[in-house]
Amino acid sequence: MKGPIISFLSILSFLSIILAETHTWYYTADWVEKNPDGSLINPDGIFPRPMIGFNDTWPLPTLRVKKGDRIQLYLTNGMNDRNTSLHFHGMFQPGSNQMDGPEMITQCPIPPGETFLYNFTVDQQVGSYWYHSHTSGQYGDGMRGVFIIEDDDFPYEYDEEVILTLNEHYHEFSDELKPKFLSRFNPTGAEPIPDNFLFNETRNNTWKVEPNKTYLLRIINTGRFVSQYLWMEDHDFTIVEIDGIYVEKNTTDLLYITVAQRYAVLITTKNETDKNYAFMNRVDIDMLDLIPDNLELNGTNHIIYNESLDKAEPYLIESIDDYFDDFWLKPLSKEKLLDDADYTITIDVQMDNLGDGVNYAFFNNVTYTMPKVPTLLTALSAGEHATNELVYGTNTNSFVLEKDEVIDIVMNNLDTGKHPFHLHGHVFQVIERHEAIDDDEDPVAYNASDHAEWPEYPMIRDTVYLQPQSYLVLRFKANNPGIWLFHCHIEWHLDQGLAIQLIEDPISMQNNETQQITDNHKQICEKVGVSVEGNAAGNSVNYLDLSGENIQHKRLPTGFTARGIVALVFSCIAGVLGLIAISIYGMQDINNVEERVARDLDVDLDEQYNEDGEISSNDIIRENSSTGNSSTQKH
Ligand code: CU1
Ligand code: CU1
Ligand code: CU1
Ligand code: CU1
Repeated sequence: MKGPIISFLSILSFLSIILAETHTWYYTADWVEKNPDGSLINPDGIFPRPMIGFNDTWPLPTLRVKKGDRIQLYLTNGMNDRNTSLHFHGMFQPGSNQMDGPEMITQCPIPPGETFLYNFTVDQQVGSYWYHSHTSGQYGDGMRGVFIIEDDDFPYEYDEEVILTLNEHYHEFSDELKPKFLSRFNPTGAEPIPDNFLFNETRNNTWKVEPNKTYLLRIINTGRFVSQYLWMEDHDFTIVEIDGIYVEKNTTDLLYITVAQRYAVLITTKNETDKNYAFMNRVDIDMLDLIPDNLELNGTNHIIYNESLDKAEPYLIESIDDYFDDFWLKPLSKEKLLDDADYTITIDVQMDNLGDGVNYAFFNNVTYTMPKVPTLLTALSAGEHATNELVYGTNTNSFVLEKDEVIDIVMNNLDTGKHPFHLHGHVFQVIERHEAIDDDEDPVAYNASDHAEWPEYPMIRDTVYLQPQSYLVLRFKANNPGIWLFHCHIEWHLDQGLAIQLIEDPISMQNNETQQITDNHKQICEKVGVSVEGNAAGNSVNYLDLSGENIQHKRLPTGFTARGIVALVFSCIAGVLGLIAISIYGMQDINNVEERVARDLDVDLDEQYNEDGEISSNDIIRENSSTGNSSTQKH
């Protein structure tokens, strides 16, 4: 019997090879100013601005493939003053780590005028994904798109598929916002406040539906900062997939979706067409350090049954507290809780200032600082030293994992903000998540000898939120050799250094032909002036000599705290401008420090100043962040 079975299997695999398609795309990334009709690009309808598009078009195309297909995407950097890169968010990239995208981690950045070929198969993955630049801030400037892997064996019935992206929008460019954000004039690390929130890359969108139909809506938060709530008037969401993982059906009327997360939901329309309905989105205001008066927190979009009838009015709800908690979703695969961990990585999340006065983000007191050689290229060139964490640098938060180990990542959040964490190259089981702890209490840390009962079939996904001052435990199996970044997907926090990198089974990568870097990749490194070998300091002679590596700024002297920085800022600006100026989004929420410094400096806090030293006329509502209690204070 053995012979016929083998030949049957080989026919099957032969069939799947000939059925698998190769998709070849040629894209040039560059700033786009106009729509095809000649009008200016104007995502929120009130402020035209160029966005980064592909082939002179923005928004970027939705890329569609089927399970098992190959992708060959030739990305040319058409921008003349900056590097770029492309990440397919959620792809495991087995054997193709160099196609993952993050610059200086798995690849050299693509300099202006050069072309990098992203060439990989999607293997067994299916569902809702997206792609975006993995070069600082660029996807916030528009370089983001939807990536769908269709499945002929989709487990649920539906009639039609629809895509919905959510994100926030800034009128200013990332390279204007970033230096102001990472500045000693913003010592609390307050994130820039978006100007608007987009629904399919625009506002006040409409969705024409047919009665008595089931839609599969793929919802993708392609934003760089805020989570959003979603709800509809008199309709429900039935969740069937999260981050590419099918789940047992669960119905809710209120979704909460962080940046980079995806939810595929079924929506069944009504039989009657005598009314149109509202489809609402709302920003999670706990994530904003202040809320300008003119910021529209609710977006009203329209489900249109009948075009001859009026659109619906905004549909407001009393509370957003009862949103669906994804922790209780069960994968359809019924994958059981993995065995106990072989290796536990415990990381404390903290935001703090360094000696340059800038507010950084830390895992265990280390803020991620880019190496001089992409970590993958270090792993491939380091020989037997590749299993020594040292060669990857002392400031990169590198952890070496052994083949097939079960890994726990325990995160303790010492910060008062929420953080959506994302792991490249894997999905993880979310085995414990503690509720948020209010600002006026101390943070709680995970206790391995006194933890909650873990689910039998834990929820699985690739991006998950960590609650303020609370903890989270993730579990996965190290069965995908590669260099995988694990980071907060709030782009501002990644800029602040909130990342670790996992070095998974580097020796097997050295011995795997498909992991060796392509000639094209070598050329890109040469053009951009980055070495293809060497440790994090670029030393390819002695891998254990890290002298000259990039390191974070020195710590502040003991006793010199945010208070000192604030005072320094006050005095610098006062000296330069003869005025006391603070960034409009810079001085909120430093727990009394502001008041204390103001008292010392005899400053009137009833007046708000913007960065130009002018008194701001905006009334500012100060949110008591993370508690949700809107202790609003009007100035
Ligand atoms: Cu990713
Ligand atoms: Cu991503
Ligand atoms: Cu974060
Ligand atoms: Cu990433």
